[in-house]
Order: sequence, then C-alpha cells, then structure tokens
Amino acid sequence: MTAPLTFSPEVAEARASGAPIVALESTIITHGMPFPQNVETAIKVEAAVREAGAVPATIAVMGGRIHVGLSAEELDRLGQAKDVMKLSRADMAACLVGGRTGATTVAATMIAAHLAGIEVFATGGIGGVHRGAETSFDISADLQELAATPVTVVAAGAKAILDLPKTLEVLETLGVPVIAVGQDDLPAFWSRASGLKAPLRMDDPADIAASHVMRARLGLPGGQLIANPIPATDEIPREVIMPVVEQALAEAARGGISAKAVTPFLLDRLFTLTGGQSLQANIALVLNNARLAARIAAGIARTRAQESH
Ligand code: PSU
Ligand code: MN
Repeated sequence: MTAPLTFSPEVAEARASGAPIVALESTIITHGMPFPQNVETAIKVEAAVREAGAVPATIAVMGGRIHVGLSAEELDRLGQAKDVMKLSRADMAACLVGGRTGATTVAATMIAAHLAGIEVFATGGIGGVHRGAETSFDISADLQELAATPVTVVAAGAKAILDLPKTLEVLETLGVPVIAVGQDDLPAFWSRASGLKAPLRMDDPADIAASHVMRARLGLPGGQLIANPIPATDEIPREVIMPVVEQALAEAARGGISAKAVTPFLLDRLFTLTGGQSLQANIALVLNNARLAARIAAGIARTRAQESH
C-alpha cells in the first residue's frame, strides 16, 4: 500500500528523467491571497520556476488523492473554491478519506513533497511562534515539520505577525538550519531586515544544495529553512509595516480569532489596511523564492546525478 499520489504529466516526466522539481503549496492560494490575484500569482510562480530551469509541482488534495502538479484548470477551480480545508500534518488523512478538497500548508506540502521524492519547496513565509504563545500555545506545526521531513524550504523568513525571536529559538531547539541568503539579518517577510541575525548564511545556491545533500549523508532528519529577503524594490520597510501589524493583531485579539483562522485573518486585514501593498510585496517575494528554489533544486539534481555514477 502506497500513498495516493497523482502526478501531472509534466511532473511525472521530470521524475522519470531526474530533472529538478520545485514543490509549491496551495494554502497561499486558498487562504493567503484573494481571488483573482491568488490564481494569477500561482501561474506566475510556476512560470518563474520553469524559467529558472526546474519543473513546478503545486500540491493540493482533491477527490481522495494528493495531486502533485496541477493543471491551469485545477488551479483556477482551487482558487475560487469555498470550504477548502487548510491542511497541516494532522488533517491530511481525514481530508483524503472524506474526499474533500484541501489546500496544503508548509507542513503538509513538505510531507507530500517528500512522498513524491521532491526535495525543494518554495513558499512565501512559514508559520512560526505567534505572539503571546506563552499563553495561547499557538506554535505552527510548520516548525516541527521542518525538524522531521527532509525538504529544503525557501521562504522570505517568517511573517512579521509572529514572534520572530521565539520562532528562531524553537527552530534552534528542533535542530533546523536557518540560512539567510545574501545578508546576515533574518528577513521578515514584507521587510528585508528583522533586526535579528540569522544563525547561518549562504549566498550561493550550490552551497545550499550541497548542504541539503550533506545532511542526508549525515543521516539527519528534517529540512533546511532558507530565508531569502524580499527584493529591495518591493519591500515594505519595517517602520511602515509594524504599526499596521500591531493594529491587525489587536483586531484579531478583540475578535477572538484563534487556531487555523489566525494567519488568514491577519493577512486579509493587512491587505485592506495597506491598500493592497502587502499583497504586492507578498507576490514579489514568492516569485523571488521560486527562482532561488529552482536553482537549489538544479544543484541537488546535479549532485544526485554525480552520486549515481
Ligand atoms: N505564506 C504566505 N501566505 C500564507 C502562508 C504562508 O505567504 O498563507 C500559509 C502557509 O501555508 C503556512 C501557513 O504553512 O500560512 C501557516 O499557518 P499557521 O500559522 O496556522 O500554521
Ligand atoms: Mn497556529
């Protein structure tokens, strides 16, 4: 008995030939961005991966199967669907058994990618330790997944709606390498700087690929978190975004928003409060991450090809 995976023709061909593949999540489509920008972005992200020399594999659960690689028609349907489950590790089996439609978060996308033999995944920002976690206990399952599942995740750091120092502490405890690209500072999603130094730095995608392969040789479980700053032209400086983040957090607290609803609520409020600027930044950083992920995937594919000689 094996996992119920369905591959798109493009992904099936890449798997057969050992071509580099980049996994992409679907929660960003269903819960992270409004329609129609969500679908437009998903298509642009896939194109960015292809232009950079890899094959995109957007992942979602539909009709009792984990789909690895979606058609344009499937992307469009997902982008407009109501009642889509937000899937983390805990929800995947129930969604599959119930025949429901589910969008994969970072954690669930890592699980599906690993089942499909895909080692690199690009997203916007990972989930992390929420502010007030000392009383709410709200810590994203994404962090534990990074500790358990050997997929390199390219993100623009963790969202500034989170408690970034606590997120770094948990990642350190879990043994997850956090690697900043091109700068010492941990990026903070909409802003390039967080004011916190990332534990590790690598500027060359080939080094990130080599380090992924080295972790496998060492028998270390878990993945790497690659923290890729948003391009300077698209960033919202920290002084500008932080007051808006504080306002959205206060609204969430007043509204009693909890559990899975927190991240989508905050992203939606920021979109409105910034007049759409947060969404433009989000789109730019995901595209930037997709391009870097493709280069890392190519580096890993080269190394794997050499190993098999
Ligand atoms: N990055 C984005 N937009 C998103 C997310 C990440 O740019 O919507 C999603 C991811 O799927 C991530 C999830 O795994 O938010 C985290 O949710 P939570 O905090 O409930 O674990
Ligand atoms: Mn949570």
